[in-house]
Amino acid sequence: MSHTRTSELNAVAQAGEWLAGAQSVVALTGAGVSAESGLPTFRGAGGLWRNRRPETLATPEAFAADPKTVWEWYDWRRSVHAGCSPNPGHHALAELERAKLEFWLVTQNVDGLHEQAGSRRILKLHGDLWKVRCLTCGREERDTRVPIDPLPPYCSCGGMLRPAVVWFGESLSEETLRAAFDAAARADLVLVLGTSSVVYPAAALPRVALERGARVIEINLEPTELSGVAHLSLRGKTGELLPEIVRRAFGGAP
Ligand code: BV8
Ligand code: ZN
Repeated sequence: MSHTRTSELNAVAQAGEWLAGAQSVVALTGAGVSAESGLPTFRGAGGLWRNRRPETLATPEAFAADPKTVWEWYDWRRSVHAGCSPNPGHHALAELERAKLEFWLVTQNVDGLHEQAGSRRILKLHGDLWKVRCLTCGREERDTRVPIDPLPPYCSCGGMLRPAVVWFGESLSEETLRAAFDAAARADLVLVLGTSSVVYPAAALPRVALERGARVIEINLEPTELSGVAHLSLRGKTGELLPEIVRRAFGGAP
């Protein structure tokens, strides 16, 4: 058995032990958790759209300048998402929630796959792709039309609708952020899953937990800014490693 394989197996066993013994767990997820469901990640290869980087589309300035194009990007993402389903990584997190008394799932993802997999204790830091908000009357509601026609869509009050997500340069919901930082401060184990850990304030959460003495386990395809300070950094797919770790921690279906 190659050295890396053995050390990876030890890391998975160690992660399973720590998870089994943890009292209060926070999982922070990013786009990598949805990659195995067929969704493009933000900074990975498939992240471009019409050769534009998400950072140049997910901003209030881009929307103000050209709402139709920004909406075409979201409409495309909604159409891609509509054909996707949760993968074993999402299901493992829903199982973890059922097994752990004190658990919060803090996600940067807006795709709704965590709810589809059965997770309920979710803090959505960056909003929801399946909700829209009116620029005029402020009404926010669920909207699952695929495609949306016409683009941009309008509210019954006549105001223009925007995706109810948090763009770069926009502040996150105070309440959600406070709940996420409280959970991270209380946690004795934080799982950081499928995120490049470059977007703040989300990327600050594992560091808050670290400072409070929590253990941090990262699962990511590639090394990140967090890999050097995490207690365990497993190189691999969340859809493969996380179910194995949850199974070792709580038994359950082989
Ligand atoms: C804020 C919603 C301030 C939209 C998103 C200049 C001006 C203003 C702000 C800033 C600035 N400079 C920096 C900032 C702060 C900025 C920021 O952090 N920028 C970064 C780029 C440096 N943050 C903000 O602007 C935030 N707001 O700070 O407000 C403020 C304060 C007070 C008052 C007013 C304002 C808002 C940030 C939220 C932005 N919105 N999304 C939408 O989705 O359309 S962020 C976007 O990036 C997504 O939510 C995404 O989830 C998130 C993070 O990306 P990741 O999830 O990590 O995805 P990524 O592709 O990067 O990585 C995936 C990883 O998975 C990779 O490492 C890959 O290897 C791995 N992987 C792939 N497949 C797998 C896998 N791993 C395991 N298994 C696999 N199968
Ligand atoms: Zn309205």
